[in-house]
Amino acid sequence: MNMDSKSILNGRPALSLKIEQIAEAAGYLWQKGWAERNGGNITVNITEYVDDAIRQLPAICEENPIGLTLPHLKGQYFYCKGTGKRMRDLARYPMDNGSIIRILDDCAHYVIVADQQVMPTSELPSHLLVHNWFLEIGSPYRATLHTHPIELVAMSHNKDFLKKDVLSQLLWSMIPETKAFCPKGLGIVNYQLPGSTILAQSTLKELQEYDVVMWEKHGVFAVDEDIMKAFDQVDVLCKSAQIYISAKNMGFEPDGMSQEQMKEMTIAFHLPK
Ligand code: 2HA
Ligand code: ZN
Repeated sequence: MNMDSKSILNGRPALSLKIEQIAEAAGYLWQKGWAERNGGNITVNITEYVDDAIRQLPAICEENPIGLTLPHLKGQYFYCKGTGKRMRDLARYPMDNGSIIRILDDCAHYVIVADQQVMPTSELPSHLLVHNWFLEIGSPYRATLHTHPIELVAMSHNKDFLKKDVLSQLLWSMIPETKAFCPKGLGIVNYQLPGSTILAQSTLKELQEYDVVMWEKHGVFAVDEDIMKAFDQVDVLCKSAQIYISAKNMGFEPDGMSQEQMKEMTIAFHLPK
């Protein structure tokens, strides 16, 4: 990592580890082919790693409007990928390709506090809307991830797969681990303009029921306690999609695990549904 003397990470091992984990996940997104150009976004609530010295840091940019008022985010701190920045660059230099922001007391503006004036992702309002909801309901989730997993996006081009829980059931049935490690399945949001309010609101609605939400013909939005857990949920779903597609490429429809085998799994692993 790029750790020049002015970095906020210096002398803060816990925060450094958190940022290293984000960089590691960004590297995986690139290696997987899920993060072409500046594709995808990461936002992580890092407030628990923020000390008094960070709270005293002056803003290094103007007060910027979020575009929403998010009452639970007052004084919260986030690491955000920078707008236009590439995951493959963030993987090596997270503090050059993302920044740490503070939400101001009006809950409607933010400032950047470290390390540089890297403006946050254009999807900031939708990510913060979700983080606001986590705090509102007392959720332990602190990470939001948007990425473009090839096989899952390909499957979203088929209307039949977009009906409620059709893809969840299909993907769960490809290999037992998928249900164990993505127990709520895959929610669906029909195509909406990237960055739009309707996309953000529809995503928030699906997150009441799912940890991973498919954006039709675009990508997925995943949430969890940390970025690696959010990545893992997408990764197991995508593995199942690859198994399905491999079987189809061999010229047959895969059988999938039977309903009985799925039920046995659900009970053995104490899964919710
Ligand atoms: O920010 O992937 O959908 C890059 C994106 C937006
Ligand atoms: Zn996208």
